[in-house]
Amino acid sequence: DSDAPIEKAIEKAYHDWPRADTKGKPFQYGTAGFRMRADLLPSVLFTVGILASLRSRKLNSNTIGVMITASHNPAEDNGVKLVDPMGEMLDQDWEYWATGLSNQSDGELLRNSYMHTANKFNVDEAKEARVIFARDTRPSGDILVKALIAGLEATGTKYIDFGIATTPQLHYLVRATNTQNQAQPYGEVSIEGYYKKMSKAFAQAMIYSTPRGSISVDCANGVGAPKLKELVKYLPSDKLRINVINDNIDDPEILNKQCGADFVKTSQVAPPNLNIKAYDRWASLDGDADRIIYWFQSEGGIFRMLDGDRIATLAASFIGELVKKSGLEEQIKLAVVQTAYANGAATKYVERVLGLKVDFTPTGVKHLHHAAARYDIGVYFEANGHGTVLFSERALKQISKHEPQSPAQLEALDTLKALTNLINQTVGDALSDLLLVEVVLAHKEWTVEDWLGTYTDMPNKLAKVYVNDRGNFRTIKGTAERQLESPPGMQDRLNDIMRKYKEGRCFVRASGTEDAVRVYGEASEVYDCEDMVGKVTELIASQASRDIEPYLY
Ligand code: G16
Repeated sequence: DSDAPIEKAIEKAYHDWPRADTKGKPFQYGTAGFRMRADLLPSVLFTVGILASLRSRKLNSNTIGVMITASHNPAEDNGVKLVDPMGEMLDQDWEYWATGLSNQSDGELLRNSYMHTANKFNVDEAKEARVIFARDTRPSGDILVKALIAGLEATGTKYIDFGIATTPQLHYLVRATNTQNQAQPYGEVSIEGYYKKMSKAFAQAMIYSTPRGSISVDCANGVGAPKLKELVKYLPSDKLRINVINDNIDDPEILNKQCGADFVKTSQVAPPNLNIKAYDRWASLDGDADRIIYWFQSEGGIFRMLDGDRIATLAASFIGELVKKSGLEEQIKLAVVQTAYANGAATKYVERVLGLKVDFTPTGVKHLHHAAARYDIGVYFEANGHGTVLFSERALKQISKHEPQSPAQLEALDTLKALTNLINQTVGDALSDLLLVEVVLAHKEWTVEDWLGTYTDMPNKLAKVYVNDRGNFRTIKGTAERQLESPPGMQDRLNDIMRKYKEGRCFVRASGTEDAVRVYGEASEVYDCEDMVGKVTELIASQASRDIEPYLY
């Protein structure tokens, strides 16, 4: 009914939030939602509010989450991602409809698009719609919150603003909200509840161990800094000392600038101007604290990285040992999920040394998460440090009902139980992953050097190429982005290049968060790897001129 109050309110509110002029380029729900230069985003936030209302009504008034962040991107960008009721990423079937709503260029078209979406999903407008949201520290968050609220109010949605939070905290809050009246609530519905749950689990996991030394955390000058400081107040001080570094959130320009997880991972150097002692443990978070990379410097200031692959192998080996020591080996199976960016040496280590199955998915935690959920315990991490460990309902039941047969089994079981609460089950969470790594290193009595010594990374390199239309770079479904289908003939040329290098492997894919094409390569020698990635980069750059502004992702 086009005269119904919601439809009318949407059309009216559109005048305050008209679609930005993107010179013919469409908005697109990408790897992690909409992401672009912040000044183009207000209308998108308005339509995201509308979509969130539809999704909540469709799902019987369960609460939907909206997170306003551009994570690892530079300060001038912003973005938005939607969170489904159990804290997982938005159902991928709905991305198309989110994209559709965002691209309407007048109020009437938007109203029609809304009605079309509501009809498609048979949404009952009489049902209550509920949304909660949060944002990172970017100043552009203020206006984007206003735009989001306009969409929520036009659709008569009840909402709660949780202010500034990390992305994983918002995911936690969504799940906690939707399970609060169930037999097993996920946790208290507050950010304090998140700290309480995590710190209690950490204390339990550390009953039998104590970490050596302290950990310094580069917070990318983002939201992770104040939130980590808050978390520290809840942690047992005799168990862990955390130094919070790069915590300046008052200067928006320096967010993610020469610091943070993405910088460290891609440039393979430490952030400048830090006081780094050889072999001290360091970690870097990204701008919304959902990724973490560990690193250290050895003698002579040589940078050593312990990335997402390393966290996955560390977690999988430790959790596997706990399952075995608890006497649950027969009942509970583990698997690891990676993307094509996983270092070949990491994959080999998981398969050959840990003896576990490895699944591959395209980039984006939304893909890895679903794959990991198919296993009793699914460990998933992208090499860039984004990941977590999922415990299935079945595994949780086995763990809770298991009767330990010896003090050693009891100890392992207690630690395993603590990990099920310590690890964020909704999404990759840098703060939770930080504590997980600290627990494992303490239990194994490992230094960062011991951890690095488990296997030797293949030399690798990640590069970015700016092209005219990155949409031309499409990968073949089912290849986990390893093979290009377009531009035509490009994959053959890549194969010709790769063939020249010992153990050369290289792939090219369009980023879903930046206006660029990414090139990843690895080979058995550093020089070969550099040379190969250089050649591929040149090939792509020579094919593609760049004549438009790199602003719309
Ligand atoms: C997001 C996604 C990650 C993905 C990364 C890069 O991270 O959540 O899963 O690996 O973007 O994606 P792409 O290569 O498509 O640009 P974040 O931390 O920026 O939200």
